[in-house]
Amino acid sequence: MAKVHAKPFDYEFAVPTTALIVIDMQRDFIEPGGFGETLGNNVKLLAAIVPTVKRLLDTCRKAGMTIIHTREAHRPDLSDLPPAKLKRGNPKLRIGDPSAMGRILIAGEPGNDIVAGCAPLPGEIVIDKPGKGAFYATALGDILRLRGITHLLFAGVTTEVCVQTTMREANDRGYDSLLIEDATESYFPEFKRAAMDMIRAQGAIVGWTATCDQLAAALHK
Ligand code: C5J
Repeated sequence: MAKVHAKPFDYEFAVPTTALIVIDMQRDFIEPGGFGETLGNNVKLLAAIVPTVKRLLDTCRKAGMTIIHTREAHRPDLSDLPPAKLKRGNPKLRIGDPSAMGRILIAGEPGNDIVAGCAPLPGEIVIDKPGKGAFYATALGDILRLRGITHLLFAGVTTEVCVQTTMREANDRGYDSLLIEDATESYFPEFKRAAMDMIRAQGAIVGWTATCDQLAAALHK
């Protein structure tokens, strides 16, 4: 068993029954001209964590852990896009519109790719998800069950939207989850702080948090 010096108390896990889930490290959220920027956000904040997410991936790869990447992605015919999600907000470009990186948030388009620094390696699992949570309308639950996974490490963007939604879905399904503090980011730093506080409040009501270095120390990597 590995023990991470986490908050609000130590987090224990075994590598064979643990998966790292990296949420939505996509060009559409992280690079100029994508969905994130069309919503009026400063994408530089998110780009800053790419080296740490890469270090986390390398640490977990060296340990032999199951690695899962997610992408927020819709079908080209938009048949999995609820009208409420399409209409929400006042973006310059909506989901499915053409942009400098192809159609916004559409599977297979250049902007929907994971950024080069965090690219999946052959054999790693990539899940396309139409919602904010990675369990909704995907095979994630079945994939974890087939591998006997009981513990989940989380990274990616954005902390209070897709990361926190997926951690809450995982919590209700009985997983013990650890969020890597410096490998997640929000367009709103105060929302990141609040999301981390909410996750670990009341004795880890949703899960634990720790830094990438604290995880590496627990794995001796
Ligand atoms: C958002 C995400 N923020 N991946 N998606 O719309 O958090």
